[in-house]
Amino acid sequence: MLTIWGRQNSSNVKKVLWCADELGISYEHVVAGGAFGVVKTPEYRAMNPNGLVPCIQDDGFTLWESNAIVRYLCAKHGEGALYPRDLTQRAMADQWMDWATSTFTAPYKDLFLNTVRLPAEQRKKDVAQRGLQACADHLSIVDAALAKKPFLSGSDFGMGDIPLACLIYAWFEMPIQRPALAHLEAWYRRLALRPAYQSRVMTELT
Ligand SMILES: N[C@@H](CCC(=O)N[C@@H](CS)C(=O)NCC(=O)O)C(=O)O
Repeated sequence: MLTIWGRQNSSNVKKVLWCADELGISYEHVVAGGAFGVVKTPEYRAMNPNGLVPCIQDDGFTLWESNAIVRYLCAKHGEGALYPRDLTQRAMADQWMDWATSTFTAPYKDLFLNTVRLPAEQRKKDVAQRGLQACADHLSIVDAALAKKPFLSGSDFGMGDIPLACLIYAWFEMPIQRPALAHLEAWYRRLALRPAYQSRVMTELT
């Protein structure tokens, strides 16, 4: 039995819930983190000493780090589909997963926190503006890649799309000035057709 811990408005938790729904696996979802607590309890810390979400337990196996969880679930349940069998295809998916986390997430966070999540009086316009510019620069790289293929994972949707796609929803929904990136927009429109993306990612921005 699979259990997933994490609050639904966390982009890292969205990755895991969406992935599990794409794979069609059943699981128990325990809402945790932020206002929902749980993550400071000794029981939770014994599973994830970082006190962060998401975290999973799968038949007694505990795993944290959202991208690692997505890879694990896809390898277990989606080989040949969300988890490419071909080594170069899989490496390409890994590349985009790691890039989304290591390169895109920091400026995205500056933008999102200072546009949506923080109370209005705590938002810093200059930080949001710097985040917006950096995100736009980074997304021009994604746009160029998507000019050559419909998904970051290749010809079909796969795990390589999941981390960035969880952030790109807010990019398109936040009240900001976006540069025109036609291939990125087309990718987002393709993602938005997926029922599991609609229900797990396209939720109220908080
Ligand atoms: N690198 C970790 C980051 C996890 C992380 O920072 N989670 C945030 C939510 S996005 C968190 O747990 N924040 C504290 C909380 O929600 O209580 C991952 O990808 O899983």
